[in-house]
Amino acid sequence: MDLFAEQDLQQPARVERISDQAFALRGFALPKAKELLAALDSVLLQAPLRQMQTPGGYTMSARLSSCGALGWTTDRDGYHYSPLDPLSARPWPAMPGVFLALAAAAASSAGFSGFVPDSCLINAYAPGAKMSLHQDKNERCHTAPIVSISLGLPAIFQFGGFERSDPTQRIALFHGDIMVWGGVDRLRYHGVMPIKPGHHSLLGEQRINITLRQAG
Ligand code: MD6
Ligand code: FE
Repeated sequence: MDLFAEQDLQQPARVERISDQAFALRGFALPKAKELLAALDSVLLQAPLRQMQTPGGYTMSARLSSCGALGWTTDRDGYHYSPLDPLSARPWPAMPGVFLALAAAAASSAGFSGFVPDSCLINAYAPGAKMSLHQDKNERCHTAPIVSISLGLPAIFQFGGFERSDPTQRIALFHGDIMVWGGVDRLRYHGVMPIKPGHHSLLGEQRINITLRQAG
């Protein structure tokens, strides 16, 4: 495989350690941002962003879609990973190769080798949208890393402990940053503060977050 032969993925990114097995890789996605966005456009034509309900009856403020073998949805019945998009009753769009290659390179830079995600969740935030503190625990393995790519408007990411009420660190995430976390930190509570109004040259008035997981 020659996926990482290109010079641009071999440059050292600035790695910030957030916790034992949680890292912010600053600017890691920048060399691939345009490719990522082109692939994302094609995914979202097949599986459009949509608003979802939580089991508790709230409407999520971020709009969601997925690609890969398994997609994540939430509705009044609970949280699910499933092979079919409930909107179209068809399989989710295939995971773009550029997502797989970038995720594997980022995971490896954070000490997780052999990362092969089978699911990619896409979150789109307009100004004001947020993500309440939550744990990601619908995946089968609770130590495999998650690779999370931030694009567009900046966000303040909250990174907490293992109880919702634990104190949180606040981490500013910018276009092109990648967070990777797994292992002992994998079940930490985390969330996104309301996105501030602004304009991004490639994405306009929105933030896109792409999280790649080993769900099944
Ligand atoms: C977001 N991200 O950044 C929401 N979850 O928009 C997440 O909820 C998330 O970034 C697990 C691992 C990484 C993440
Ligand atoms: Fe999450």
